[in-house]
Amino acid sequence: MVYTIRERQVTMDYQGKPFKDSIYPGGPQVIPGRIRCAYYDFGGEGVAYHDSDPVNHGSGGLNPADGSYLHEFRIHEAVDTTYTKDGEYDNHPYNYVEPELGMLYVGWTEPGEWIKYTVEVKQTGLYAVNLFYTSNRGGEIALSVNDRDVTGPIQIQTTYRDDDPLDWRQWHHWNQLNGIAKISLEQGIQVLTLHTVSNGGMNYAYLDFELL
Ligand SMILES: [Ca+2]
Ligand SMILES: [Ca+2]
Repeated sequence: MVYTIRERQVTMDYQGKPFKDSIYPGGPQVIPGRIRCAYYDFGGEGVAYHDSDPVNHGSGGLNPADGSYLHEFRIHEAVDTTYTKDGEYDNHPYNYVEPELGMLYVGWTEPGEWIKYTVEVKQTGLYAVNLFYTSNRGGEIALSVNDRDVTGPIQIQTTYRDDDPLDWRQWHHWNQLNGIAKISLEQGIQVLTLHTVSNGGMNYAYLDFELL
């Protein structure tokens, strides 16, 4: 009971807002369901996220500004966002699980970075969390709910492969890990935080929350 009151207080004090744009209609992402990592909240540095530098290394960096949606997605925000591409980048024999193409994701992750999501939990219960990601050298992430750590560090296995002849593509071996955490969630609006704890260099596409 005390926890519930405290969590609600934390949520009310949070100044971030759900993301929206011309493609994503806005509103909290829904659990059970898929939390798309690139759709982190509005609110900026120190509120909706912490990123290690103010530049978006994906939009406007790797993907030069050209007026297109995918190249200019959240171009003025610090969280580094890019998208899966056809051909040798993301459509190749070295994936563990095939990604959607044209899928936005968060990359250039560093230890200490975090990103927040206002979510709407439709049903109180215990949820399994699955992660769709790449990781060229392994690492750890953690999840918080209403600023309370609910997982501790979670080991993320590397997707490195000796048999890929392209060095840079070690960042593009997509995989899904099922059941990286089990989290109890209460019905209603909650704030989820995805933390990069150690190593970094991981790409986060989405978190699926499945009611157990
Ligand atoms: Ca950045
Ligand atoms: Ca970053």
